[in-house]
Amino acid sequence: MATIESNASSKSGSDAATNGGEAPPRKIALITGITGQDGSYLTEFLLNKGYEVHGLIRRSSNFNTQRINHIYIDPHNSSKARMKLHYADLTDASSLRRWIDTIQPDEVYNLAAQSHVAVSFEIPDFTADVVATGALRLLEAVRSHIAATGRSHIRYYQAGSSEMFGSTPPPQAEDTPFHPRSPYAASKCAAHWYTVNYREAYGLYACNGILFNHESPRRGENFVTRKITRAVGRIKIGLQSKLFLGNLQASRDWGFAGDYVEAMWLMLQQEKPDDYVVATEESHSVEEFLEVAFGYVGLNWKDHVVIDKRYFRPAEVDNLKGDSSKARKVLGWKPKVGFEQLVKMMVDEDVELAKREKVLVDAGYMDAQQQP
Ligand code: NDP
Ligand code: GDR
Repeated sequence: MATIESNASSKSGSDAATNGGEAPPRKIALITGITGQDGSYLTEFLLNKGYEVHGLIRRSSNFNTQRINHIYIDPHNSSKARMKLHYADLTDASSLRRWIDTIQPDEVYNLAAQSHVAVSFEIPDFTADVVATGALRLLEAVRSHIAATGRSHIRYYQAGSSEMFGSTPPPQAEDTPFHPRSPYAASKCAAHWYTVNYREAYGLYACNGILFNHESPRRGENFVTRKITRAVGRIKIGLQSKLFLGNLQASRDWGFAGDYVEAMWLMLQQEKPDDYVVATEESHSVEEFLEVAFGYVGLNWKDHVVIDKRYFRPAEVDNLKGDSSKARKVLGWKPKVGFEQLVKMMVDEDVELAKREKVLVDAGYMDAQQQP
């Protein structure tokens, strides 16, 4: 279980001793949303590149570090711990500015968000506060830190979304007009334009990554892909029989999260800041996802899926399919994992998870309906 530093600690990244004098100082990254799906993959990616990684995490009544526990090293082991966690919140400007001043990062990745589109209709004010104003607070913290210290080399990444295109028909590229269809998407548009504005007004090296849906075995369980693969695992092992879903006709351009974090990093390594669409350029409906996921373990989704109106949204995004030719040309990025491989990877992991749950259920430690 990760423990978290709650007090300001001194800057430790550019430690000449750990770099043998000759080597360039270790780069320092600051990640908001480090406990999320993308935050965990980006942290692994940056640690492998030799970075020191600082993550801002919010206080919750339960530990929320499950996705990064496997890479956590106790900070008391200071020669080995290159990932450090600090309490902050995108709704708390003072915490953002304090940690930027303390950590003195070279790169800032703003991944934190209330990222569930359907939930944003239920909690619109909070969504806007975190997703839109939160990004503005962080940009302002970076700008004022640069003004106070002269550290103008800092680079900023904003996690933008294909949801910003909303009802504009595919293929969607950087110059495609936005037409957001939810409080979440409208808030991401605001964050996008704040980022462009800070680039133009203050010369900040700030990039918007306009990322299409990306999934993984670490995806939150109430997003449709993971909801399906969790159900497939549990149905296959006999822990569940039905899966309640909403609109099966919506199409998404689904890629693998592990591939997409590389594009985030590449954006911050260019000579000039810019905005990029990141996508597989293939679109599949929820129904096609069901076909592949259930079919892979020899089940027919029609025997298990029940349509429940509660999962329909007040306004839907029907069809997303990205044109990522700019990212492919300028960044040299392309996805490595295809649609079927992604679905099967997720199903494989969730069948294994269901097997572990079954052991607990059979031993009387867990109810079959309960999830750990
Ligand atoms: P997740 O929902 O998995 O993670 C969101 C992260 O934000 C979590 O670490 C969460 O913390 C944190 N967070 C939420 N509210 C706050 C707050 N008030 N202050 C500080 N941290 C907060 O999202 P993903 O990893 O999937 O996505 C990363 C980013 O990319 C998000 O901004 C998302 O909107 C965007 N995006 C995602 C896409 C995708 O397909 N995954 C596509 C396009 C954009 P906690 O763990 O405590 O909840
Ligand atoms: P999305 O992802 O809204 O694209 O946002 P989600 O998986 O929630 O929905 C995809 C599509 O599936 C339909 N759907 C259902 N969705 C959910 N969650 N639950 C259901 O039961 C269900 N049934 C059908 C939805 O209506 C929708 O059309 C994700 C998030 O990661 C955002 O943060 C990110 O910006 C975008 O991807 C790109």
